[in-house]
Amino acid sequence: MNNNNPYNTALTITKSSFFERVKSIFSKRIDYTEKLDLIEEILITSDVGIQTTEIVIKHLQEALKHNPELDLFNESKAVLFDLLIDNPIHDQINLLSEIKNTTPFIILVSGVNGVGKTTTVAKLAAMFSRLNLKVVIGACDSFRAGAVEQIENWGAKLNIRVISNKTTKDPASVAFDTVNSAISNQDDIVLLDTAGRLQNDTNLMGELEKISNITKRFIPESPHLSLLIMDATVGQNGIEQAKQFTNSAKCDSVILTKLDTSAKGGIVLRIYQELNLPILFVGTGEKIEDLENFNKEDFLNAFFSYDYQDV
Ligand SMILES: Nc1nc2c(ncn2[C@@H]2O[C@H](COP(=O)(O)OP(=O)(O)OP(=O)(O)O)[C@@H](O)[C@H]2O)c(=O)[nH]1
Ligand SMILES: [Mg+2]
Repeated sequence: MNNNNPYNTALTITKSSFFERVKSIFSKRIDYTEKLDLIEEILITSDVGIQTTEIVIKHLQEALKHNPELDLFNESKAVLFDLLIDNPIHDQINLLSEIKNTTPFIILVSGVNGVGKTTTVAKLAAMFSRLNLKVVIGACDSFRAGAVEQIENWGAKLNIRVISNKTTKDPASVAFDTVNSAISNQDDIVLLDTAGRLQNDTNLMGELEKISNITKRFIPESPHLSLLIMDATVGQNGIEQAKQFTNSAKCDSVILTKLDTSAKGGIVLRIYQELNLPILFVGTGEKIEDLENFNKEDFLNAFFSYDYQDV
Protein backbone atom coordinates (compact mmCIF):
# COMPACT_ATOMS: atom_id res chain seq x y z
CA MET A 1 0.00 0.00 0.00
CA ASN A 2 1.22 3.50 -0.84
CA ASN A 3 1.52 5.42 2.43
CA ASN A 4 1.63 8.74 0.58
CA ASN A 5 -1.79 8.13 -0.85
CA PRO A 6 -3.96 10.88 0.73
CA TYR A 7 -7.11 8.82 0.37
CA ASN A 8 -5.91 6.01 2.64
CA THR A 9 -6.89 8.01 5.70
CA ALA A 10 -9.78 9.87 4.09
CA LEU A 11 -11.41 6.63 3.04
CA THR A 12 -10.91 4.82 6.32
CA ILE A 13 -14.63 4.68 7.06
CA THR A 14 -15.64 3.69 3.52
CA LYS A 15 -12.95 1.05 3.51
CA SER A 16 -13.81 -0.43 6.85
CA SER A 17 -17.45 -0.92 5.97
CA PHE A 18 -16.79 -1.89 2.35
CA PHE A 19 -13.89 -4.22 2.95
CA GLU A 20 -15.19 -5.83 6.08
CA ARG A 21 -18.04 -7.02 3.91
CA VAL A 22 -15.79 -7.99 1.00
CA LYS A 23 -13.75 -9.99 3.49
CA SER A 24 -16.87 -11.79 4.60
CA ILE A 25 -17.66 -12.73 0.99
CA PHE A 26 -14.30 -14.27 0.32
CA SER A 27 -14.27 -16.17 3.55
CA LYS A 28 -17.65 -17.72 2.74
CA ARG A 29 -17.81 -21.04 0.95
CA ILE A 30 -20.33 -19.95 -1.65
CA ASP A 31 -20.45 -20.12 -5.43
CA TYR A 32 -19.80 -17.28 -7.85
CA THR A 33 -23.46 -16.42 -8.36
CA GLU A 34 -23.85 -15.75 -4.67
CA LYS A 35 -20.56 -13.84 -4.60
CA LEU A 36 -21.75 -11.63 -7.47
CA ASP A 37 -25.00 -10.97 -5.60
CA LEU A 38 -23.02 -9.92 -2.55
CA ILE A 39 -20.66 -7.71 -4.59
CA GLU A 40 -23.72 -6.07 -6.13
CA GLU A 41 -25.17 -5.39 -2.70
CA ILE A 42 -21.90 -3.99 -1.39
CA LEU A 43 -21.46 -1.64 -4.36
CA ILE A 44 -25.01 -0.33 -4.02
CA THR A 45 -24.74 0.22 -0.27
CA SER A 46 -21.35 1.96 -0.72
CA ASP A 47 -23.27 4.37 -2.94
CA VAL A 48 -21.64 3.43 -6.21
CA GLY A 49 -25.16 3.66 -7.71
CA ILE A 50 -27.39 1.22 -9.53
CA GLN A 51 -26.30 2.13 -13.07
CA THR A 52 -22.62 1.74 -12.32
CA THR A 53 -23.18 -1.40 -10.27
CA GLU A 54 -25.03 -2.99 -13.20
CA ILE A 55 -22.14 -2.20 -15.53
CA VAL A 56 -19.69 -3.84 -13.12
CA ILE A 57 -21.81 -6.94 -12.51
CA LYS A 58 -22.54 -7.50 -16.22
CA HIS A 59 -18.87 -7.19 -16.97
CA LEU A 60 -17.96 -9.69 -14.22
CA GLN A 61 -20.58 -12.18 -15.46
CA GLU A 62 -19.17 -12.01 -19.00
CA ALA A 63 -15.57 -12.26 -17.84
CA LEU A 64 -16.39 -15.24 -15.60
CA LYS A 65 -17.62 -17.15 -18.67
CA HIS A 66 -14.11 -16.94 -20.10
CA ASN A 67 -12.25 -17.39 -16.85
CA PRO A 68 -14.03 -19.13 -13.97
CA GLU A 69 -11.01 -18.44 -11.72
CA LEU A 70 -11.32 -14.70 -12.30
CA ASP A 71 -10.08 -12.43 -9.51
CA LEU A 72 -13.38 -10.64 -8.92
CA PHE A 73 -11.89 -8.01 -6.70
CA ASN A 74 -9.23 -6.74 -9.12
CA GLU A 75 -11.56 -7.08 -12.07
CA SER A 76 -14.15 -4.85 -10.34
CA LYS A 77 -11.43 -2.28 -9.73
CA ALA A 78 -10.40 -2.32 -13.41
CA VAL A 79 -13.98 -1.74 -14.60
CA LEU A 80 -14.50 1.14 -12.18
CA PHE A 81 -11.20 2.69 -13.24
CA ASP A 82 -12.39 2.84 -16.85
CA LEU A 83 -15.60 4.51 -15.77
CA LEU A 84 -13.81 7.46 -14.14
CA ILE A 85 -13.46 9.57 -17.26
CA ASP A 86 -10.58 11.96 -17.62
CA ASN A 87 -11.46 15.58 -18.04
CA PRO A 88 -8.34 17.44 -19.05
CA ILE A 89 -10.12 20.81 -19.20
CA HIS A 90 -10.46 21.08 -15.49
CA ASP A 91 -7.64 19.08 -14.09
CA GLN A 92 -5.50 20.98 -11.63
CA ILE A 93 -2.57 21.69 -13.95
CA ASN A 94 -4.80 23.10 -16.67
CA LEU A 95 -6.67 25.07 -14.08
CA LEU A 96 -3.49 26.82 -12.97
CA SER A 97 -2.48 27.68 -16.52
CA GLU A 98 -5.99 29.00 -17.23
CA ILE A 99 -5.75 31.14 -14.08
CA LYS A 100 -2.40 32.56 -15.17
CA ASN A 101 -3.83 33.51 -18.57
CA THR A 102 -7.03 35.11 -17.23
CA THR A 103 -6.98 37.95 -14.75
CA PRO A 104 -9.00 38.01 -12.64
CA PHE A 105 -10.10 34.38 -12.83
CA ILE A 106 -13.58 34.23 -11.32
CA ILE A 107 -14.72 31.16 -9.42
CA LEU A 108 -18.35 30.80 -8.34
CA VAL A 109 -18.96 28.37 -5.49
CA SER A 110 -22.43 26.94 -4.89
CA GLY A 111 -24.19 24.04 -3.20
CA VAL A 112 -26.79 22.91 -0.70
CA ASN A 113 -26.78 24.18 2.93
CA GLY A 114 -23.94 23.03 5.14
CA VAL A 115 -22.02 20.99 2.55
CA GLY A 116 -18.80 22.89 3.26
CA LYS A 117 -18.81 25.77 0.75
CA THR A 118 -17.33 28.44 3.01
CA THR A 119 -14.68 26.12 4.44
CA THR A 120 -13.75 25.05 0.90
CA VAL A 121 -13.53 28.66 -0.26
CA ALA A 122 -11.08 29.28 2.60
CA LYS A 123 -9.10 26.12 1.71
CA LEU A 124 -8.92 27.16 -1.97
CA ALA A 125 -7.92 30.71 -1.04
CA ALA A 126 -5.12 29.36 1.16
CA MET A 127 -3.97 26.98 -1.59
CA PHE A 128 -3.88 29.71 -4.26
CA SER A 129 -2.10 32.06 -1.87
CA ARG A 130 0.58 29.45 -1.25
CA LEU A 131 1.09 29.49 -5.03
CA ASN A 132 1.70 33.26 -4.81
CA LEU A 133 -1.56 34.12 -6.52
CA LYS A 134 -3.44 37.21 -5.29
CA VAL A 135 -6.88 36.19 -4.07
CA VAL A 136 -9.96 38.15 -3.08
CA ILE A 137 -13.09 36.57 -1.61
CA GLY A 138 -16.62 37.89 -2.12
CA ALA A 139 -18.89 37.22 0.91
CA CYS A 140 -22.02 36.68 -1.20
CA ASP A 141 -23.96 34.83 1.50
CA SER A 142 -26.19 37.66 2.65
CA PHE A 143 -28.83 35.14 3.66
CA ARG A 144 -27.63 33.16 6.69
CA ALA A 145 -26.92 35.02 9.96
CA GLY A 146 -23.22 34.89 10.79
CA ALA A 147 -22.17 33.85 7.27
CA VAL A 148 -20.30 37.06 6.50
CA GLU A 149 -18.43 36.94 9.84
CA GLN A 150 -17.49 33.30 9.18
CA ILE A 151 -15.70 34.08 5.92
CA GLU A 152 -14.28 37.34 7.30
CA ASN A 153 -12.70 35.35 10.12
CA TRP A 154 -11.09 33.02 7.62
CA GLY A 155 -9.86 36.03 5.62
CA ALA A 156 -8.29 37.56 8.73
CA LYS A 157 -6.60 34.26 9.66
CA LEU A 158 -5.26 33.72 6.15
CA ASN A 159 -4.47 37.35 5.44
CA ILE A 160 -6.75 37.37 2.41
CA ARG A 161 -9.05 40.25 1.43
CA VAL A 162 -12.76 39.65 1.88
CA ILE A 163 -15.31 42.01 0.30
CA SER A 164 -18.63 42.20 2.13
CA ASN A 165 -21.55 44.51 2.61
CA LYS A 166 -23.69 43.88 5.66
CA THR A 167 -26.16 46.57 4.65
CA THR A 168 -27.37 44.70 1.57
CA LYS A 169 -29.43 41.55 1.11
CA ASP A 170 -28.41 41.41 -2.54
CA PRO A 171 -25.53 38.96 -3.11
CA ALA A 172 -25.16 40.10 -6.72
CA SER A 173 -24.17 43.58 -5.53
CA VAL A 174 -21.45 42.01 -3.34
CA ALA A 175 -20.25 40.04 -6.37
CA PHE A 176 -20.17 43.34 -8.31
CA ASP A 177 -18.07 45.05 -5.60
CA THR A 178 -15.73 42.07 -5.38
CA VAL A 179 -14.97 41.85 -9.10
CA ASN A 180 -14.63 45.61 -9.30
CA SER A 181 -12.17 45.58 -6.42
CA ALA A 182 -10.24 42.63 -7.91
CA ILE A 183 -9.78 44.51 -11.18
CA SER A 184 -8.49 47.67 -9.52
CA ASN A 185 -6.27 45.68 -7.15
CA GLN A 186 -5.00 43.46 -10.01
CA ASP A 187 -5.94 40.28 -8.17
CA ASP A 188 -5.47 36.93 -9.91
CA ILE A 189 -8.46 35.14 -8.46
CA VAL A 190 -11.95 36.01 -7.26
CA LEU A 191 -13.70 33.41 -5.09
CA LEU A 192 -17.42 33.98 -4.61
CA ASP A 193 -18.85 32.21 -1.56
CA THR A 194 -22.64 31.93 -1.86
CA ALA A 195 -25.52 31.05 0.45
CA GLY A 196 -26.57 27.44 0.87
CA ARG A 197 -29.79 26.70 -0.96
CA LEU A 198 -32.08 23.89 -1.84
CA GLN A 199 -32.44 23.04 -5.49
CA ASN A 200 -36.19 23.70 -5.37
CA ASP A 201 -35.86 27.22 -3.93
CA THR A 202 -36.45 29.17 -7.13
CA ASN A 203 -35.62 32.57 -5.59
CA LEU A 204 -32.26 31.48 -4.29
CA MET A 205 -31.49 29.49 -7.44
CA GLY A 206 -32.34 32.62 -9.45
CA GLU A 207 -29.84 34.55 -7.32
CA LEU A 208 -27.04 32.29 -8.52
CA GLU A 209 -27.86 33.20 -12.10
CA LYS A 210 -27.95 36.87 -11.13
CA ILE A 211 -24.46 36.61 -9.62
CA SER A 212 -23.17 35.02 -12.85
CA ASN A 213 -24.79 37.76 -14.90
CA ILE A 214 -23.13 40.45 -12.80
CA THR A 215 -19.65 38.98 -13.28
CA LYS A 216 -20.37 38.75 -17.04
CA ARG A 217 -20.78 42.53 -17.11
CA PHE A 218 -17.08 42.77 -16.33
CA ILE A 219 -15.85 39.69 -18.17
CA PRO A 220 -18.33 38.09 -20.60
CA GLU A 221 -16.83 34.59 -20.36
CA SER A 222 -16.97 34.54 -16.55
CA PRO A 223 -17.47 32.87 -14.14
CA HIS A 224 -14.48 30.97 -15.47
CA LEU A 225 -15.18 28.09 -13.13
CA SER A 226 -18.48 27.20 -11.50
CA LEU A 227 -17.80 24.78 -8.67
CA LEU A 228 -20.48 22.62 -7.13
CA ILE A 229 -19.64 21.63 -3.58
CA MET A 230 -21.04 18.24 -2.62
CA ASP A 231 -20.99 16.45 0.70
CA ALA A 232 -19.80 12.83 0.40
CA THR A 233 -22.08 11.73 3.22
CA VAL A 234 -25.38 12.53 1.48
CA GLY A 235 -25.82 9.74 -1.07
CA GLN A 236 -28.76 9.48 -3.45
CA ASN A 237 -30.39 12.71 -2.35
CA GLY A 238 -27.20 14.63 -3.05
CA ILE A 239 -27.06 13.35 -6.62
CA GLU A 240 -30.64 14.45 -7.30
CA GLN A 241 -29.97 17.90 -5.81
CA ALA A 242 -26.78 18.22 -7.82
CA LYS A 243 -28.67 17.56 -11.07
CA GLN A 244 -30.78 20.66 -10.43
CA PHE A 245 -27.73 22.75 -9.56
CA THR A 246 -25.94 21.78 -12.73
CA ASN A 247 -28.92 23.21 -14.63
CA SER A 248 -29.06 26.56 -12.80
CA ALA A 249 -25.44 27.29 -11.98
CA LYS A 250 -23.98 25.59 -15.09
CA CYS A 251 -21.45 23.80 -12.89
CA ASP A 252 -18.19 22.68 -14.51
CA SER A 253 -16.66 20.70 -11.71
CA VAL A 254 -17.28 19.24 -8.26
CA ILE A 255 -15.41 19.49 -4.99
CA LEU A 256 -16.44 16.57 -2.81
CA THR A 257 -16.19 17.40 0.90
CA LYS A 258 -16.21 15.27 4.06
CA LEU A 259 -14.76 12.20 2.39
CA ASP A 260 -13.12 11.59 5.79
CA THR A 261 -16.48 11.15 7.53
CA SER A 262 -18.30 9.21 4.83
CA ALA A 263 -18.88 5.48 4.56
CA LYS A 264 -19.98 6.07 0.98
CA GLY A 265 -16.86 6.88 -1.04
CA GLY A 266 -18.63 5.21 -3.97
CA ILE A 267 -20.41 8.51 -4.60
CA VAL A 268 -17.29 9.51 -6.55
CA LEU A 269 -18.30 7.06 -9.28
CA ARG A 270 -21.82 8.43 -9.43
CA ILE A 271 -20.66 12.01 -9.84
CA TYR A 272 -18.76 10.92 -12.95
CA GLN A 273 -21.43 8.58 -14.27
CA GLU A 274 -24.70 10.32 -13.43
CA LEU A 275 -23.71 13.99 -13.33
CA ASN A 276 -20.99 13.71 -15.94
CA LEU A 277 -18.86 16.14 -13.96
CA PRO A 278 -15.21 15.78 -13.04
CA ILE A 279 -14.08 16.07 -9.43
CA LEU A 280 -11.38 18.66 -9.04
CA PHE A 281 -10.57 18.39 -5.34
CA VAL A 282 -11.77 16.46 -2.31
CA GLY A 283 -12.14 17.70 1.27
CA THR A 284 -10.51 15.34 3.71
CA GLY A 285 -11.04 17.13 7.03
CA GLU A 286 -11.91 20.42 8.71
CA LYS A 287 -8.43 21.93 8.71
CA ILE A 288 -7.39 24.50 6.11
CA GLU A 289 -4.88 22.15 4.50
CA ASP A 290 -7.39 19.28 4.20
CA LEU A 291 -7.97 19.70 0.47
CA GLU A 292 -6.49 17.18 -1.96
CA ASN A 293 -6.26 17.10 -5.74
CA PHE A 294 -8.54 14.39 -7.01
CA ASN A 295 -6.56 11.61 -8.63
CA LYS A 296 -8.43 8.55 -9.83
CA GLU A 297 -5.54 6.10 -9.52
CA ASP A 298 -4.92 7.05 -5.90
CA PHE A 299 -8.61 7.05 -5.16
CA LEU A 300 -9.30 3.58 -6.55
CA ASN A 301 -6.12 2.17 -5.05
CA ALA A 302 -7.24 3.36 -1.63
CA PHE A 303 -10.80 2.16 -2.24
CA PHE A 304 -9.51 -1.30 -3.14
CA SER A 305 -6.46 -1.47 -0.93
CA TYR A 306 -7.78 -4.11 1.44
CA ASP A 307 -5.72 -7.22 0.93
CA TYR A 308 -8.48 -9.83 0.93
CA GLN A 309 -6.07 -12.57 -0.10
CA ASP A 310 -4.77 -12.59 3.48
CA VAL A 311 -8.21 -13.50 4.77
N1 LIG B 1 -14.85 16.40 8.31
C1 LIG B 1 -14.98 17.39 7.41
N2 LIG B 1 -15.73 18.47 7.73
C2 LIG B 1 -15.84 19.44 6.81
C3 LIG B 1 -15.20 19.37 5.54
N3 LIG B 1 -15.52 20.50 4.86
C4 LIG B 1 -16.31 21.25 5.67
N4 LIG B 1 -16.52 20.61 6.85
C5 LIG B 1 -17.34 21.05 8.00
O1 LIG B 1 -18.70 21.18 7.58
C6 LIG B 1 -19.36 22.17 8.37
C7 LIG B 1 -20.09 23.13 7.44
O2 LIG B 1 -19.12 23.86 6.71
P1 LIG B 1 -19.40 25.26 6.01
O3 LIG B 1 -18.17 25.57 5.23
O4 LIG B 1 -19.88 26.28 6.96
O5 LIG B 1 -20.58 24.85 5.04
P2 LIG B 1 -21.42 25.77 4.05
O6 LIG B 1 -21.77 24.95 2.86
O7 LIG B 1 -20.70 27.04 3.78
O8 LIG B 1 -22.72 26.05 4.93
P3 LIG B 1 -23.89 27.14 4.62
O9 LIG B 1 -23.21 28.41 4.25
O10 LIG B 1 -24.66 27.23 5.90
O11 LIG B 1 -24.71 26.58 3.51
C8 LIG B 1 -18.27 22.84 9.20
O12 LIG B 1 -18.32 22.29 10.50
C9 LIG B 1 -16.98 22.44 8.49
O13 LIG B 1 -15.85 22.40 9.37
C10 LIG B 1 -14.41 18.18 5.23
O14 LIG B 1 -13.84 18.00 4.15
N5 LIG B 1 -14.34 17.23 6.21
MG1 LIG C 1 -21.32 29.04 3.94
